[in-house]
Amino acid sequence: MRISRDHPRFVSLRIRELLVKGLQDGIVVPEGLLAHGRGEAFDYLIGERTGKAARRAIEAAGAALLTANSPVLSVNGNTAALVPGDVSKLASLISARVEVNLFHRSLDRERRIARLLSRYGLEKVLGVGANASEEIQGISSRRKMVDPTGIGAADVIVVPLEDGDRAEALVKSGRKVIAVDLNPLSRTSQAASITIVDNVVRAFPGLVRTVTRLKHMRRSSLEKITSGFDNKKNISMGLAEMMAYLRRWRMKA
Ligand code: PTJ
Repeated sequence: MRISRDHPRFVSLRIRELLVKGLQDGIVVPEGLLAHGRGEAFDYLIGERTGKAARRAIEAAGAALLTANSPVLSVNGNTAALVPGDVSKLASLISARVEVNLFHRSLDRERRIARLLSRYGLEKVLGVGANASEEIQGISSRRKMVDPTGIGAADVIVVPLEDGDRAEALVKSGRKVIAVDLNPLSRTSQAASITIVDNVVRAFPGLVRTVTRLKHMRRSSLEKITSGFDNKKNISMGLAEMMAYLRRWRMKA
């Protein structure tokens, strides 16, 4: 379908098209479309824009990634379909490794996602097939198998569009987890160390811009940003922003 840029719902329709194309290309699973529907509903509730709390979380995430020893970006089907270019840009800015880690695991899809990311400049994508040989304890899904040189060795991991138990298990194992999830109430959002309640299509470009801005800061200043960030408080401030936005709608009605 050709969508005109003048359409008032252009961005939203474009995201749907990317996911449908991702499904046709074997990158996205049908469940990914359902997950998107849930995310889309939450995006409405935050006015489809990056609020103050999300901007604070993006800044804390940028600082955490720049001070990490071994940062990893975990990629699933939806993320690969929506923001492959930004995943590649972010990885090169912070020298992060990129690992495919799927909930609905299949070798074919892992390979397809790795190939897609390589078209966006990523030479090496971890986690494909037998390379995911290490098991993370406490995860019931097949997401528990990770690459020992990627998530296995990481201290800071970005986990967009999660399904809950992996974020909890990674935090329990001492890692810093940066979640990108439009649902502030999800188990992932609650368990993560830094939760960016925003759409991946805005959060990833936001991370790229933020890391570019923070890159030349002193380590001590970056550490100050991360240590001053309180995730529970920030989620609660995000919820307050959401309620204020809804209240404005009530006044209009
Ligand atoms: O590619 P796979 O096999 O790893 O599967 C990926 C999905 C997304 C199907 C899998 O991880 C899954 O089932 O996830 P859930 O449990 O549905 O959780 C997805 C979360 O992401 C929900 O809280 C949604 O609100 C949120 N979400 C959906 N779309 C977006 C989003 N958050 C940010 N940006 C989005 N575009």
